[in-house]
Amino acid sequence: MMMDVTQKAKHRWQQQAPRERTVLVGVHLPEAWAGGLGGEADTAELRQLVETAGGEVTAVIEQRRQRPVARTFIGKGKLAELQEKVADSEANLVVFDNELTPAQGRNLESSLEVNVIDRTELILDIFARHARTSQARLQVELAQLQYLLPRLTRLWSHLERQAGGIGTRGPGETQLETDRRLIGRRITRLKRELAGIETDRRVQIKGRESIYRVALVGYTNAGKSTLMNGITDAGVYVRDQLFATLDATTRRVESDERHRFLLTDTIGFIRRLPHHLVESFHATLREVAEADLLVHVVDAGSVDPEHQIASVNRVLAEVAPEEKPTLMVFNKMDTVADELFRNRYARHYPEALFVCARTPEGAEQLLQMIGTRLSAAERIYKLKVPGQALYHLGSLFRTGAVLDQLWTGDLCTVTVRMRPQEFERLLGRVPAIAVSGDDP
Ligand SMILES: Nc1nc2c(ncn2[C@@H]2O[C@H](COP(=O)(O)OP(=O)(O)OP(=O)(O)O)[C@@H](O)[C@H]2O)c(=O)[nH]1
Ligand SMILES: [Mg+2]
Repeated sequence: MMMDVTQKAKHRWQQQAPRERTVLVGVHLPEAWAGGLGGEADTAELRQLVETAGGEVTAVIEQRRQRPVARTFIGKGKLAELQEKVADSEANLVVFDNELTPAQGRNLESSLEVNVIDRTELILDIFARHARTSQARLQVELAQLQYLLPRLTRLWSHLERQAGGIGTRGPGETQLETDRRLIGRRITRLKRELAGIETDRRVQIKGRESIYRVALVGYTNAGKSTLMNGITDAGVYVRDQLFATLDATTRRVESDERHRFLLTDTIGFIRRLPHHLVESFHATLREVAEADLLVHVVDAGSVDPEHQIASVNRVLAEVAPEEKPTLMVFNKMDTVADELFRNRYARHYPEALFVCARTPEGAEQLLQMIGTRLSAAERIYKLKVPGQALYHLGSLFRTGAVLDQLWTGDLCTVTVRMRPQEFERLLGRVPAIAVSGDDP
C-alpha cells in the first residue's frame, strides 16, 4: 500500500534525527579560506548543532579541497577514511558541513550504508524539534517540503532500502510524479495558511503605527531572549542551545513617557542559514523587516564575534534590504576580559553597548540606550487641527507623542514629538491642518 507522502517525509526526518552516533565531515573550500574561516570554528559549530539535535559526535574528518568531487563530494581516499571511521566508531549517521546535491547524498549513502545528511537538513531537523507555535510548525514544514521536493528520488530509494526490499531500485516514474504533485499541493496549502496568519497579524498591529518598533537580532545563542526577559515580562524560553527561539514574541515596553516602544524577540541567525528557512520564516521575520531600530546582540565570548556579526548582517540583508538604524550590543561580557575586549571593539563600534544580560543592570542599560537612540531622531512639531478631526490623532495620545494641546475656539493646537518621516505620513492622513515645525 502506498504511504502518504507527508507521512513519508516525516518518517524520513524521524529516521534521520541524529539521536545517535555521528561522524562529522567538514570540507574547506577556497572561499572559506579567503573568508579567514578557521576550520575549527566550522566543525565546532557543526558539533554544537548535532548536540542540539540530540546526537553524539564520535569522529570528525576535515579536509581542504580546491573543489568538490562531483559524485561524492570528497575524493576516494577521504571516502575510504570516512568508511573506516564510521565502522570503527559504530556510527549510524554522517553529517556534512557542506551542502550536498541530491545525487551526492545518494551516492554517499550507498557507499557508506548509513544515513548521510548535510548542514541544511540538520538545521531543518532542529527547527522541526523546536517549533512550538502553530505558525512555526507550518513554516518548518514548508521549508522541509521545499527542500525535499528535488530530492524525492533519493527518498524513495532510501525508504525501499530501509524496508529491506529491492536494493536501491527506485519506484516507477508515475509514483514519483504523484508524490511530486502531492507535495506541490501541500506547499500551496501551507503558503495559503501562512498568508492567513499574516493577514491576522496585520490587523492586530494596525493600531500600533505610531509606536516605535524595536527588534532584537543576532547570532543564535547570543542572549537575545535573556535580554528580552530582562526588559519585559515576556518569559521567553532561554536555553544554552542553538535555535531555542523559533517564533516572534512582541511586548510593549513603557518604562516612562520617553521610552515607549514594542520590543520583539525572534529567531537567531547562523552562518549560511538555509535559504528555504529564511523564505519560509518570512512572516516571523517581518517584525525585523519593519522595525525602526534593530538591536544586534553579539556573544562577546564566542570564538569569532566578527565573523558572527558578518553572518548576521548577511541574513539581515536578505530579510530587510534597506539598511536600518542598528544598536550593537556585546553581551556575555562576564565571559571575556572586559578591558581587552572593549579596546578591540569600541573603536570599530563606537556607539556599542557592552553588557551582561544576566544582570539587571545589563537590561537597564539597554533600555536606556534604546530610548536615547529612538528619541535622537525626533523633532517637535505644532499643528492646528479642527476639533472634529482630532480623533485622527488618537493613537498619538496613547503613545505619548502628544506633548501639549491648546484650544482656540474650534481649533486645537497640538504639539507633537516624532520623527520627520512619521510626521510626513501624519500630514497625509489628517485633514485641514496648519503647521509649524521647529527643532527641539
Ligand atoms: N555567561 C553569560 N551567559 C549568558 C548571558 N546572557 C545569556 N546567557 C546564556 O546564553 C544562553 C543563550 O541565551 P538565550 O537568551 O536563549 O539566547 P538567544 O539569543 O535567544 O538564542 P536563540 O533563541 O537560541 O537564538 C543561555 O544559556 C543564557 O543563560 C550573559 O550575559 N552571560
Ligand atoms: Mg532566543
